[in-house]
Amino acid sequence: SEAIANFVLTDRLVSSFLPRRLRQGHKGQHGRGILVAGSPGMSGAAILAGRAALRTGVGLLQIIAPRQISPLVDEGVVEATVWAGPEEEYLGLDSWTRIRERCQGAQALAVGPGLGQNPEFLPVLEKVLQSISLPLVLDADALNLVAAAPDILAGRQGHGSRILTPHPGEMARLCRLTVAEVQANRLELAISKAVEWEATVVLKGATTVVAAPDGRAFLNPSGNPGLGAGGTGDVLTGSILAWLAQGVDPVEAACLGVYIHGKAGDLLAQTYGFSGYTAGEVADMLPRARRALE
Ligand code: NPW
Ligand code: AMP
Ligand code: MG
Repeated sequence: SEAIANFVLTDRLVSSFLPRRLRQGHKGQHGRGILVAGSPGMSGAAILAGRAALRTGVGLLQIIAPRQISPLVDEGVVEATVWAGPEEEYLGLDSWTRIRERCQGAQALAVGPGLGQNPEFLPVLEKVLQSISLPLVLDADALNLVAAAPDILAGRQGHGSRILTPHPGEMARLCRLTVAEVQANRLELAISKAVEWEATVVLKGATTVVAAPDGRAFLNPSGNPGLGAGGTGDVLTGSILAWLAQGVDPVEAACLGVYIHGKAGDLLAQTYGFSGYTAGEVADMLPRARRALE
């Protein structure tokens, strides 16, 4: 393998990645995050990611969602400001201006949860990759669009760092492999793709792998099968967005996000066992899981 070194995430290691908060700190200093998410039938993905970003301590959150669902998202995440994209159902070409405008003065951007796969969003994603220099999280439908146009990840000089958070199904699409092939070779595949894409690759599932573009890899021992339920990945994306917005280095932000998300599931399992807790509850448990590390 191309690994320089592999690490297992521990309380001690991950707590060293936690950002310090000044006693006088105000919301403007706690990071502004932008979330581009949601479509009809999947407003929940935007709401869950938004809630998780807030539960991870982002100072200000702005959500961009298609017009038809923006009132739902607005109600679902009352602490965030919500900006309706110009398009009715799925964000497309015209959403680029809005995204670019919102990204000014922000510290991090996440794209993808519940977005749907409108092909007209692909050129927007391309522009985001080419000309937005913020740290960027790509998840869910953003990854599915990338899978349809893999060259889009090339030619990144001068741009911000990238974190990709595929589950095994999304990783299979990105790499043109089967899910079984991905699962048989998780560590090596995540590392080789992180190097190739010059991105942090978070290959999710039991024992999530966080692979850095320099070839390091971190294995996550936290979490349990209760996390195998709709919306938990959207929660992870919102949480990583919030760590990035707070100025955490991308690889460390991915490790913090993954480890604390798993710990939140483990705290819920103390009450509910390995099934029946929900993604929203995982989001709400994130601060307690983080606090246990401080
Ligand atoms: P199989 O069946 O094993 O071959 P999709 P999605 C595989 C949004 N959501 N281990 C597995 O493949 C998302 O944000 C909205 C092994 C599975 O069938 C996206 O935008 C919600 N295999 C959109 O829905 C809540 C694994 O991938 C396939 C695996 C579609 O995302 C739900 C499914 O992946 C959802 O988050 C594992 N650990 N994990 C909302 N409330 O608004 C996954 N696979 O086809 O990409 O569908 O993940 O549901
Ligand atoms: P997604 O498929 O995008 O909704 O993401 C699912 C989330 O739940 C990821 O963070 C996975 O790592 C996590 N997850 C799913 N199944 C398990 C499991 N058996 N053990 C630990 N974490 C899991
Ligand atoms: Mg997902």
